[in-house]
Amino acid sequence: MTKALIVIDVQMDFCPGGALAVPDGDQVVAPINAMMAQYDAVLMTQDWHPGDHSSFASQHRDAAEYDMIEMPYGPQVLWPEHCVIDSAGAQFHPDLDLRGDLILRKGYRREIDSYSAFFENDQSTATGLHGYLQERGISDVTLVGLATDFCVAFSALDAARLGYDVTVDLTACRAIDLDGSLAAAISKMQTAGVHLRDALG
Ligand code: VGL
Ligand code: ZN
Repeated sequence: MTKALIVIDVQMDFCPGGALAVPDGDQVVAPINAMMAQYDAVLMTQDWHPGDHSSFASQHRDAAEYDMIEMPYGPQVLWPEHCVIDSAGAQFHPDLDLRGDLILRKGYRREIDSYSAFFENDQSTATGLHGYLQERGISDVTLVGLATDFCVAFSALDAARLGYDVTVDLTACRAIDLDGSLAAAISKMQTAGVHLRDALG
């Protein structure tokens, strides 16, 4: 069994004081650093948007942040501007151990968002991560990071669909929790057979 740790979007804009701050987002850094040595590979994703990205509320007339709109590929939440390419907010948290093998950027095409590390939000445009993991012979993935109910959950559900043995370690994740999105994400992950690790083990 070859296992990878996939660290999702531990970036300044998702930490307290950031543009799309996840409550206690910075609390994931220490547990994630402590986990790294137990894995054969450590991968990180980096949310990485052009300044005019279509997921930003600022790009839509008569729209407010956190509104839900219909895009050609399906429903999309409109976010505050965050993780703009090369901005300070797009940088990894300075205490995150960057010993990782691979950094995968996502969401860099203006017309389409990408929550998942595997597929963009049309659910069919591949990022290439599946091919990378296959070539490295990785069968088991553990996901940690930000945010539990968006990028972590979408990545976990795609990984399960692709046939990996998937664990989400909730002790090293934090959620945005928009209108019940955390409960919905947990229930979808349970149905998909994702192992959820919490403080009780
Ligand atoms: C994320 C919203 C927008 C995440 C990224 O990392 O969960 N959420 N972009
Ligand atoms: Zn984003």
